[in-house]
Amino acid sequence: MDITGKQDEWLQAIAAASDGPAVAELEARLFGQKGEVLEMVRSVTSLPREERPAFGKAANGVKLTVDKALAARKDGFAQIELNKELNATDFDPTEPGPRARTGAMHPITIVQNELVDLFTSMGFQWEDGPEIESEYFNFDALNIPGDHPARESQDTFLLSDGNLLRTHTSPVQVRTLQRLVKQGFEPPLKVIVPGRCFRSETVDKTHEHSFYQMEGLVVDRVQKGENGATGISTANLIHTMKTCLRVILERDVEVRLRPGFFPFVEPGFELDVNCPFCSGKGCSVCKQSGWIEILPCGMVHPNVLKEGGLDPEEYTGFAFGMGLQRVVMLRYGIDDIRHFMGGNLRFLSQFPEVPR
Ligand code: FA5
Repeated sequence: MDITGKQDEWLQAIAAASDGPAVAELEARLFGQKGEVLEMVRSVTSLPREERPAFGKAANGVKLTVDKALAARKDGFAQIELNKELNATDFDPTEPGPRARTGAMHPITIVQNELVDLFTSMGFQWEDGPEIESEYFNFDALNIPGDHPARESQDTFLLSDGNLLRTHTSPVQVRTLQRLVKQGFEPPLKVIVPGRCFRSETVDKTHEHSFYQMEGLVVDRVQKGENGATGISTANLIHTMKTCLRVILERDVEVRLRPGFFPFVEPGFELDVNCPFCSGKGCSVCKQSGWIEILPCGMVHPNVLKEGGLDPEEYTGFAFGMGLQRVVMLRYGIDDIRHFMGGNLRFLSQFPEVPR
């Protein structure tokens, strides 16, 4: 067979095809089940053995060349069709398309990210803990034994397997201490624990059943010198809290510190900020008190250090448990905590878009 002559004939037929359907017809004729090109390749079996290699090589070369030419012709007609379609409308492919919205960052995420950045810049490390917690870590390890009235004040969702939904992020204090002490880690230790907590509470303007806290824990060895012992003190606690609030609320805020009772700190404090909704005059948000409770904190109780595996004679520390929603409310002037989980897109779209 004169396969070079055949190749020329097929290439001419491809060049002569006048439109897409003509190319499709030609493709069926050349490469269909009994297509001419494929038949030519198969015809190698009818040749004497010694002629087969040379013929096979040449036939495959022809097959490739014809296939390529056919594909190029097909693409050409497809492009012509596309251009026709584009010209038939006022669609301009060179115009930039509409910008796709990516959705807004949730305000709690914005503030949590900023707090994490702030605390990590001060040398804190991020710790995590489970939302389904044991009674031991949520209460006992934090110096809240079974009959302690403080258990009542944290309306707990109890699970049928004896565990519970954690009522605060404080269980991660003892979890972290135990893990690090076991690994032979020596304080200084500075951790933050952002996370979700749950309480079976009546929902109102400032209370949700699911809410976010950010726990902080700082522990260091007491330095004993000729002039007495120094370690982590209330002064360190107050300085850290004031720095945090100034940065996160983007303004100087009036704060007050009053005694607060939490079994896992001694002494314990409640740090309140002046209500920005009524400038301290009293309104429904601050329950007419003029102050919003924002930052319970205190010096880590010796029993908690002991439970974590540290000698309270050798170590001291402070801890805080910030209510994240309350901080976000103060930052953006939001007067009802229920907006956060309401799923109202008009509320959510006020916040900056997720960066691409
Ligand atoms: C605690 O949860 C302590 N674990 C905090 C703590 C940590 C104290 C370390 C000392 C040392 P409290 O129950 O007050 O404390 O909650 C802390 C903050 O969480 C509150 O100030 C408030 O901002 C927020 N919070 C508490 N309950 C709710 C709720 N139902 N809805 C929204 N925020 C809440």
